[in-house]
Amino acid sequence: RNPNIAILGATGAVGQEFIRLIEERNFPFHQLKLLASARSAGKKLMVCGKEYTVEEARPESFEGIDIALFAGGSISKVLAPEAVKRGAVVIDNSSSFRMDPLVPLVVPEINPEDIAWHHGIIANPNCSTIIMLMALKPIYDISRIKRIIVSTYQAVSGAGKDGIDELLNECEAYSQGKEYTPKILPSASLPKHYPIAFNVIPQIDVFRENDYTKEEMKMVNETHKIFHDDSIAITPTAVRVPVLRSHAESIYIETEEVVSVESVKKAVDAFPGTCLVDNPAEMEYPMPLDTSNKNDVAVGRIRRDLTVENGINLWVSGDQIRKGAALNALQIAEYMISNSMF
Ligand code: 11C
Repeated sequence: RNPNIAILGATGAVGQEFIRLIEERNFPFHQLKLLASARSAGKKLMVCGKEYTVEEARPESFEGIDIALFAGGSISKVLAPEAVKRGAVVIDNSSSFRMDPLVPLVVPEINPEDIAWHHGIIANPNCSTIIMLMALKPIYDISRIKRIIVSTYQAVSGAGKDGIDELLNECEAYSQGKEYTPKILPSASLPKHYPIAFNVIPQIDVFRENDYTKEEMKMVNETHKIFHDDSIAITPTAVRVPVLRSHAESIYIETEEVVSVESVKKAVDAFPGTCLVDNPAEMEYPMPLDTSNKNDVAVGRIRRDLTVENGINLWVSGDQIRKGAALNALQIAEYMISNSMF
């Protein structure tokens, strides 16, 4: 039979994307439970033409659930073990379990084999990591990547609906000649906030002791875990830009062997889940407005480094709410269903 599914965080941005994708992909399920905080309980949502009432998430909500899709946030830490205790497999979009050695961290196009050794929880990587690795895996398969220098250009929706509202409110205030006091970015919990309209902010999440941010260190640690290669040297700079949806990244890599630009383009084009958008003569390259609401991560501006023989530059853009979150998690669930793993 098809699995009983629960979506935790059904009313948020990632939860809503789960619902859209379930409809779009004809995702097979027997029963569906929509869960959220007490604040959203009682809301009615339509899924596949049927009305569902959002229930408050409690430990006992997971009785009889086969696969629980967790949209993210600190609630995962509390409820994931409760769901597992009741027999569910949790696919978790939060950062709580990603580096736990007992939890696989999976991008289905890259390391689906890791799904098999789960102990109840499977973690979905950070969006910036997923988008980068979707572009790099086809290259890594030609020649090991020794070094990565990456700068991200991250959309405000990475900071949730509040991030979107902040950018729109600031733009509106500017156009009306009014003052607006920023309160969300870089992060609502921080003591200082900066405008994002007509600005870029080189801080996403809090700083660690080494002066890299938490977002940057996620890109380092999660890449090592997903590629099973701790020796890749990675230097990230994560930046928030005034874009509503879809992250972009400028990536420089050094491969072990010299790889031709043509073979990189061919490999990227052939890889499932990425598309090549690379035609300088026609001014074609990946842009967030074009990749928003799309499943594929777009890769372009592929060119040899001017000074390093085995160095290649590329530019990548992908919808961080789709492939960076909900779609990746749903693909993990689809893999489990088609391999009779629940
Ligand atoms: C952002 N990448 O754009 C973050 C949001 O670890 O899943 C997702 C954080 C995470 O702000």
